[in-house]
Amino acid sequence: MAEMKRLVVLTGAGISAESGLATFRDPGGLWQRFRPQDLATPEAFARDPDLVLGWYDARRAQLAEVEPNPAHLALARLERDWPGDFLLVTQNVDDLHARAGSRRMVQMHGALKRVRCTACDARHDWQAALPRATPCPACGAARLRPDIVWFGEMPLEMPRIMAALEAADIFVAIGTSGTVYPAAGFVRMLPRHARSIEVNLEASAVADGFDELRQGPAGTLVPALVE
Ligand code: BJW
Repeated sequence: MAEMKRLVVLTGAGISAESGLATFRDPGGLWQRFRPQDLATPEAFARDPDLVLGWYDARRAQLAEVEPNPAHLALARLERDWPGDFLLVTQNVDDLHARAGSRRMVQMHGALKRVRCTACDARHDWQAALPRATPCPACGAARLRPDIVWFGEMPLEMPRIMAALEAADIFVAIGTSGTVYPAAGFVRMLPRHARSIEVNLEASAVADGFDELRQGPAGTLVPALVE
């Protein structure tokens, strides 16, 4: 891969599955057990903030029980050794890429370990009391929320992501079902010459847009791909 200089990697929940975090849409996944409209929309948070905060508390607590797997570690090595531009775009709100050592990274759907002020937009590291009782440390407004991109909200850092996609020579999507936009549409935004590879247990909803499908577990296939 190294002769191709500008690399964009997109990851989804499937890359963290082998670490022990549930995906959303696989059998047993989060959206089979919970209704997204009750938990992952601004309306749900307005209606029942304690329910939404409790759900994110539980998922944040899980992070202490899991470790980056060989796929996360391989992407961190790839970033370190890659000779050209590199951007990892993850839809995941866990912290496993960062713990594996990834740095040139966008968490486009936010992060479990941050809160955001709805008044001034300042972001703060998550602390237990913050989104419940404490005013925003930056502006004093009492309107902190999880720094998570819910349905109907604009994903983070889209201009940076779009610029990387428009210049990409190679695009690799790993462990994402291709059902949530705008990420599902990234493979269609590449320049003509770019090569695209999907790594997934099964073909995603947008698999026909890729040049190549590598079918199998990310924990095995991603290390093989980057070596
Ligand atoms: C493995 C594996 C292993 C398993 N190895 N692989 C109609 C048409 C088009 C778009 C829309 C529409 N109606 C609404 C929309 C927009 C909407 C959307 O796309 N909805 C669709 C569901 C239809 N999108 C949005 O609202 C987004 N915002 C937006 O579009 O803004 C634009 C805008 C414009 C103008 C004004 C305002 C806005 C925001 C999307 C936010 C997504 N949020 C969530 C939850 C929040 C975070 C959280 O609580 O955790 O993000 S939803 C959930 O899905 C989560 C994920 O990041 C996201 C993607 O899921 P992902 O990662 O692909 O996981 P799964 O479970 O789906 O797939 C796992 C895959 O891994 C599978 O393929 C497995 O096979 C594979 N796998 N084990 C390799 N070991």
